[in-house]
Amino acid sequence: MKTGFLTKRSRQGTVKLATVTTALWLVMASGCAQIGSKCRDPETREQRNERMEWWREARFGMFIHWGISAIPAGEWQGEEIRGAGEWIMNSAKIPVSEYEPLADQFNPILFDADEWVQIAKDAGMKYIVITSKHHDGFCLWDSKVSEYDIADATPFERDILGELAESCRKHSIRLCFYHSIMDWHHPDAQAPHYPTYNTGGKKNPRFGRYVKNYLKPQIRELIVNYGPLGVLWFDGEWIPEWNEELGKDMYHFVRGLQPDIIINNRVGKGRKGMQGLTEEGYFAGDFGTPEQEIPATGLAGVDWESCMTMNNSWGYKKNDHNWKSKEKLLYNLVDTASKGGNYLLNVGPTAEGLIPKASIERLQAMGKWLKVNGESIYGTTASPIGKPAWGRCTAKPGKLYLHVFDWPVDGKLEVTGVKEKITKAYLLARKSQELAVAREGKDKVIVSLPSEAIDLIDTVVVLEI
Ligand code: FHN
Repeated sequence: MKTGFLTKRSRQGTVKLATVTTALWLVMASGCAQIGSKCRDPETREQRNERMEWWREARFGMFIHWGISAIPAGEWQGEEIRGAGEWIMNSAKIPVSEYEPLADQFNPILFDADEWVQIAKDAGMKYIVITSKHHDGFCLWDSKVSEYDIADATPFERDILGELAESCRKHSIRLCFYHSIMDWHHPDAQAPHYPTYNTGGKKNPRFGRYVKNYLKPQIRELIVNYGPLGVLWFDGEWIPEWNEELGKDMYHFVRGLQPDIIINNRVGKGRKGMQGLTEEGYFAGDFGTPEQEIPATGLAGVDWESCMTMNNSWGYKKNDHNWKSKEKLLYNLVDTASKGGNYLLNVGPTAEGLIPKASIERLQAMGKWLKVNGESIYGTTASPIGKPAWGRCTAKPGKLYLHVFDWPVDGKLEVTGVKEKITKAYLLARKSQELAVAREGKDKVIVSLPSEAIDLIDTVVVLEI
């Protein structure tokens, strides 16, 4: 059976057939693995809180969209292609046979995992989510069920994910994998519909074989081969072939392999909707995933993470210079945390393996602010006083962090919604300098501030209550 996985040799005409299934996977597919797993489904609320603890503490992560789409980087046959860089195969209607040879050119000799992880760490990011396989089907690791991967199809051959895993361990950053359910390369998935995957609802009758012999074995490789992962971040779930049943099965399959892993809601079909605790537990994913937006009032009562690009493209796009300012990025982080969410901010490295300078500059500015004010973001919960006119608020037990974007010209900060007794007030960046607080009525206080803000973007005032 021609699998479409063209090896270097197969371009000379021999197609290497690679499919692997074992009884073990069939057992696991029926829910948590029965074999040697401490899978705890259905887990109690306490167990779930324990599993989510590091993620809720983290609040800020790095999304990395990387792969062979970084080679065209938004241009094809001399034409600038509209849309995100990582969608170029679809946007430019490139057939598999013309897109696949890009892998031959993928040789990111400047890739340095330590450098990438240090950039994330210096930015104050606590986890990294990297595209193990995006929609184009190219795999950033040496998969045993495919040769359309970094080891077999490119001159680079190094195990990108393995090197990243090592660096993350060294720097105490959680490694997480993004994985696309939709696959524009695999003949049992979306490939037959090419040159664009959009099939108008038509399904690939062989999709079940793709799930059993390819998607799940690859997920297993990712979970088993790279040590404890933080999150499995599914995407591409919107295709007509994918459904809630497959999502539920995948959720339990993954949790069976690594019971403490966290899985996003795109494992099911509920993308913008929100998962709820079902009788079997959070099969519909453990957190919501609003994208390129921060919900006006957050998503009450559930865990959620807003993922965003820094320009307009997830994957590297050489002519996309529409970079968000460092102010906007910081406001987004604070706004997200003030609503109880995580902020997953994207970088799209070049085909040579470099994170763009414009991204690094912005991340450095965010890291500089977090170095002083991180306590007001990490491990905080949503504002108990709504959205003040002058900025945002985050909270911890016994503390309110007032993020003052607009410094009051008269130095008087009006805070409404605070009924509790305030025992102390100070600037987070100058804890020793106490501030005067006057109460005006049962739920309003006035904090007297210095004439100048410490940080022109966001100066944090702490109220101990
Ligand atoms: O189509 C993808 C897109 O390329 C990117 O990966 C984003 C990131 O969340 N997810 C999909 C669009 O929703």
